[in-house]
Amino acid sequence: MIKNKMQDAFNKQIGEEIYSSYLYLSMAAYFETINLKGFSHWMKCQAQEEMFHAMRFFTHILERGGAVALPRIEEPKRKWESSLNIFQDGLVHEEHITDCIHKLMDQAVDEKDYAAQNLLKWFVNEQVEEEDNFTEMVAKLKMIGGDQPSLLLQDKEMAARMPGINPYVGTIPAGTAA
Ligand code: OFO
Repeated sequence: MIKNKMQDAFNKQIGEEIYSSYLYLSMAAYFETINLKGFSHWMKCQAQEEMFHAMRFFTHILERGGAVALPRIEEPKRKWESSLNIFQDGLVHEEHITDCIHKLMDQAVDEKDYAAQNLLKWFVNEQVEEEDNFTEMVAKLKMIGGDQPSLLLQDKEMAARMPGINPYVGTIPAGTAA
């Protein structure tokens, strides 16, 4: 059975993950308005992946006899100055999520909650990948600068991201998710 303190912290993290999904959906919408549909697709995939993250905490709480209490989700930003600015914001956000995960791990270690530690190990590794993805895109977009043909080429590359399979909601149709 999950203890109340860990359950509450995981419920808060569900909110963080759903906010991540909201933020990336907002970025996807913005990319669409500036006609970068490949980038928009990439962000939709990212948003779907964040829902998968939220569902991992959701399922873990329920499997351990806890209660899910979904927190209020804030409205995300809607406009950015450039593609680079979007990915810089994404990187700052992922660094914040890494910090949240590390704090959860500290709590799980303090409470000797081995099941929570096991779940969180996956997230610790995932955050290395998440930060790496955004760092790489920030570096690439800095290289591209104002070069429109290179940006369009990158847009094409972004469109190739494969949607993932979310075991909690089933297969996600190509082109619509992560
Ligand atoms: Fe982007 O890793 Fe979850 O939030």
